[in-house]
Amino acid sequence: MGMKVAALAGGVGGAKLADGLAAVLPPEDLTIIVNTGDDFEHLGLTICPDVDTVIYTLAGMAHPESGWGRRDETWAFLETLGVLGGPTWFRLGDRDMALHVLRTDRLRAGQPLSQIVRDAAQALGVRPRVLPMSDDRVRTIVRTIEGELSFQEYFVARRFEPAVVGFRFEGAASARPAPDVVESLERADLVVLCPSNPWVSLDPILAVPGVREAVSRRPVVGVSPIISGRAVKGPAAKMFQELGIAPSPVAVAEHYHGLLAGLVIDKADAALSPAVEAAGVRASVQPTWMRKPGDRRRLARAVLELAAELRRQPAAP
Ligand code: FO1
Repeated sequence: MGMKVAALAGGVGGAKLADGLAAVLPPEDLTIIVNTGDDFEHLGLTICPDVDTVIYTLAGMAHPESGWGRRDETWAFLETLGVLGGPTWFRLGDRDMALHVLRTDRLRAGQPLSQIVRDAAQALGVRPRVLPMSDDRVRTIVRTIEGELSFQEYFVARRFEPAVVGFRFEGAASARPAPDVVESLERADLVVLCPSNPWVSLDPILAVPGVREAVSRRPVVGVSPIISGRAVKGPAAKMFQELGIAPSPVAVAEHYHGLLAGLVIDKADAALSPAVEAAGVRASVQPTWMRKPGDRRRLARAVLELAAELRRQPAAP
């Protein structure tokens, strides 16, 4: 039997590494646990951007440039919505719309999100297991100098412009992990923290009671979402800065203090390898920018190699 891997993912970077892992592991050995703190209600629909991004990416259907939504998308719905004076700040494509409508209908009928996600993944040919972190409602609230904003209001409507002062994961304290989340972590030989935003993509998953504890009992390897002080995409570096922390792989290693055994950092940050190791985390220097599908597979292999190295030579306590 092969090595069982559970990956925690959110956002486009997370979906890309999950896709790389799916390419190098047998599907029965991979579980992807996805952030649902970005979910929101819009035009009467329940939208789950991170779950959908993972499913579309693994199905080979994701938009090649934005990374979210679908390739070959058309926008007749959104255009008509605009003509009617409806809100067009959040772009829902015609093909993508079917998933939101069906999910909302099934949620209203009382079905759990995890079952809806399982069926959608299966229908689109995704073989590894994709689990939302919880079937219960958790909503990321961004605390900014202008007051609190719901996540999509901050991220899409305000283009992550207001400076952040902190985050809240509404509903997390009373949320239960979705079925199989804790079990798949307990079964895992390796937990992977994808190169997702630590503050708003992975922290909401870790905030679901029982998840951080289960992760902390397993070997954990991450990939830094920060390269040369910048995020490949999105506000991760800006958030570190606004919170008074210099954005770097060292900051990422410290953010996951107590969880992380190894961190893959970009070759542009090779000079920071000793500082990462001084934080008690084994560093592996690799090209981490995922431009082409081959990059995703290579990075996935680098993660598995670092985990194998840690098994051979565990980090000093
Ligand atoms: N991100 C945007 O920046 N603008 C959008 O209009 C937008 C629409 C959208 C529709 C469906 C979907 O699944 C994702 C969408 N995203 C959009 C991405 C998403 O809001 C963010 O990438 C994630 O929440 C951050 O992880």
